[in-house]
Amino acid sequence: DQPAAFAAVDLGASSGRVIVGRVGPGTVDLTEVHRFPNTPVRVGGVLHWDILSLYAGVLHGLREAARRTDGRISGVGIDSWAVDYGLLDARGALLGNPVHYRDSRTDGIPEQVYAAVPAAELYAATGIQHAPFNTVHQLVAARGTPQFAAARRALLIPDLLAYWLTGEAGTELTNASTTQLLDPGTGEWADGVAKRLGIDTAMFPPLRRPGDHAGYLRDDVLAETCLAGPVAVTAVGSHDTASAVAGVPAEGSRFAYISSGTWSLAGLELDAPVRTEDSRAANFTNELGVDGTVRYLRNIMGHWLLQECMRQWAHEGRPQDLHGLLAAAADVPPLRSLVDAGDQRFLAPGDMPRRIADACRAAGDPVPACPAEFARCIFDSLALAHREAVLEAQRLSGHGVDTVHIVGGGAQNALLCQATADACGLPVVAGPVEAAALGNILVQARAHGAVDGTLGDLRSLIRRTQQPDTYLPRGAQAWDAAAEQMAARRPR
Ligand code: LFR
Repeated sequence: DQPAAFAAVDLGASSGRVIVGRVGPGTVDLTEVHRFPNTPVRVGGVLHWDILSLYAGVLHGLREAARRTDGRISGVGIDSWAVDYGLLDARGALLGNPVHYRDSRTDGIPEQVYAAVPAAELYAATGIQHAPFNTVHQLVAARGTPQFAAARRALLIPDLLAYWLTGEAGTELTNASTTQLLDPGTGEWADGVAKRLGIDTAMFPPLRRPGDHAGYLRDDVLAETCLAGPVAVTAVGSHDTASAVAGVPAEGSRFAYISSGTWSLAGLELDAPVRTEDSRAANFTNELGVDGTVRYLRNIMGHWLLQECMRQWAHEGRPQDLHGLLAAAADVPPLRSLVDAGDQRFLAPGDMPRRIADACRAAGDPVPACPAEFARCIFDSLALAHREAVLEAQRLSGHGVDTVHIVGGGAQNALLCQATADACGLPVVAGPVEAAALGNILVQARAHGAVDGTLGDLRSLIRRTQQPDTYLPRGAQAWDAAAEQMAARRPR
């Protein structure tokens, strides 16, 4: 018996990939068949996703998947970043390019939203952290535009791509939870608050859960990709972080995870949301995960801080080589300059070295003087933010941990993994890098009957087939002092 093959489409903020997973009893084997850049485009002053180029990348990847499997894949699942959406008219045509969550159109909008629904009430209803990019703020910013008036439907990014591939529309639950319009306790729309904001949640097609059937590839898609039909599309944890957390190779429940990529998403997997005022003040979010879990986590700026520095240096005519920079950063003395990696001042694109330098200067820390010093400052700051998120999440939820898992691209960053182990005072298990694709593929494989079991069983399959690295903690005292200093700097 040949193992069944599934394609995972995993779109990140800086690149997209199509990965083929062959899954049989006791085996999972991944092959990346196509990787393509995700380059946002500023048009008329608004930052957009280049959605057709992403869709072309998906088709190209499926064609590659067909070539490697004799046209025989059993299924496709799609995950991407959260919160963003496309609007469709009454005939299903896309009305304009989806706007990027880092665009400034939501500046000042949260204030308007909280005037209609106080922040505490919105948190009690949806469990979602304050972030200017949440779908709720984007929809309020879009309300009143001719485009919005013509819209009959909103599709979150993975749902939009699935609609183009299958002709069928749905709203996948884990990603729907990031809109800040859904009640994570009931898994239903929070219509009470939505109505008060002038948002009709019926613009989102019916909800579907990870594992639900989401249609078959259209005939023209089969023809274009050389795949032999029927090929089912399965709803997976379509929020990339939901798939990444499903792909954490944890044993038992006493673990924290950090999904480390453009963002660091750091937190715990819980059975139920935590919606206390303390939790809101600490800006923890309750997103839904695979199999009814809650992803209780904090958004930390992540490698975005470095990516945006690299972009700036290249723009100034001094491009840096990433490997060289990581090696040089390891030689810079630790913990000299720290910034608050949760600070939303770092959210928008723009001159990142300047913003980091300003923050260091304001705090009285030495201003990094070369790229290696910036990189060191960034990794130390991320490790400190990881520590705070891991500690605070335990305090606020009462759920203790004894291991921290780092998954995603950041699992390859040894300096960051070791600093995180030191800062947390806990062992860090790093990998797999492609956790999101693994989570995506295993949820599909289970829906097709190629594997069975609970989320814990899927994770044990990952443990048996992938080889993570372990970093043991060393001397935490320096980090205790750094954490105290950082806490003293924050406004109360
Ligand atoms: C990571 C991620 C985060 C989400 C951010 C914006 O790729 O999906 O979980 O907060 O992107 O959508």
